Amino acid sequence: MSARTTVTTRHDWSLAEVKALFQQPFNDLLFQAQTVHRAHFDPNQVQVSTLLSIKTGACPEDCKYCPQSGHYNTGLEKQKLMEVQKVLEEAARAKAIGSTRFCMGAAWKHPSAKDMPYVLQMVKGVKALGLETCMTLGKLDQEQTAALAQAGLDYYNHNLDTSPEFYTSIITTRTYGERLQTLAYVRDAGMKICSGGILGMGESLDDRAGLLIQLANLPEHPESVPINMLVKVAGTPLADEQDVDPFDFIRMLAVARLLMPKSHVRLSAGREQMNEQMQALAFMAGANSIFYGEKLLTTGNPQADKDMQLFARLGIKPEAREEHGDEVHQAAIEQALVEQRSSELFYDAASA
Ligand code: SAM
Ligand code: DTB
Ligand code: SF4
Repeated sequence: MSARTTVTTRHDWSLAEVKALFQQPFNDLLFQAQTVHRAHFDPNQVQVSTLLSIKTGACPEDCKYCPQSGHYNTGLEKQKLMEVQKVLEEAARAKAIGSTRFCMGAAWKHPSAKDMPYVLQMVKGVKALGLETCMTLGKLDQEQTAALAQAGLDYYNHNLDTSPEFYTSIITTRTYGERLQTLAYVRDAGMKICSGGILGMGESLDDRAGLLIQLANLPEHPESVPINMLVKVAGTPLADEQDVDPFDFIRMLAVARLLMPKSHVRLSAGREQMNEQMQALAFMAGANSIFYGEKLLTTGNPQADKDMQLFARLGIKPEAREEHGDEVHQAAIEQALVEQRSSELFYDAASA
């Protein structure tokens, strides 16, 4: 199959086709993915988002990978919903280090009626700072989805995590169908979808292909597709899972790029465990967005200045927001890096 034949956006992928993409020689797959990537994106630009956990731990769900589930003892310090002002301060910090999107995550099964007004204020406040907004709050009903859209939420993150077949071995407290329903509400309300999954949970090749098929065969592709490498946290049932072969992880990114040519594919959790060569291969395979800043939700992420140094060595530029010019954004990042060396601009995870 030539790379060009995959450039059209399709929604009818079969398991056999997708497995065949995975099973090609590595170089053939990477060449196709890079070719498709170049047809749709500037290959030297990567979008950067910063995460903040606005409500941490004691989650009623039993996701076996998650340090925030109340079902497992991971020693995590729980935190109630953060004050709006504190969230806005963190968002300003993210903007100052050059992030363009601020993603707020809560360890909830779903938002409650009493929490919604605060969450909506957060969306409005972060947007007013000139950042794109993203939230991940669990399952939504139609009314909550409409309220978030009305407040100006740009993206909603809700991962399918894995194939429908493997899903029930990982989560029993929420169904795959409920996840698809939440995604449908988000789409109907006019927001952009961020949805992907995790590698390293003991899944098979069929499960990896199955996840990508679920995402690609949605009526519209998610605008953002996070591919996470499991961060193994002591106390979770998956703490001792085997490492994913780094080349298999790169294959996943490449196949995601082929199936969803116009989506941003996010090299998500697990970057702290990846060396720079592997991250460079990930960008080569078509990953074009990352989480940026020293913390994911509860676990570590590379230091922001280290990421900027890696970008500089690879000739990669952070992607500007649509309404901002590249030069303005680049100047803001360079200024932030200068200030960071002489001030406390960066989030200090150790003292937080
Ligand atoms: N509670 C909400 C939910 O699950 O929809 C939002 C937050 S939840 C932490 C967001 C996503 O983070 C999960 O769907 C999962 O894909 C990812 N995630 C959680 N723990 C992880 C881990 N240890 N390693 C990699 N990804 C993880
Ligand atoms: C996603 O796919 N990955 C992010 C974001 N969406 C919310 C979360 C990763 C969490 C990693 C474990 C932690 O830091 O708690
Ligand atoms: Fe809760 Fe989300 Fe973690 Fe699942 S992934 S336990 S829903 S915080």
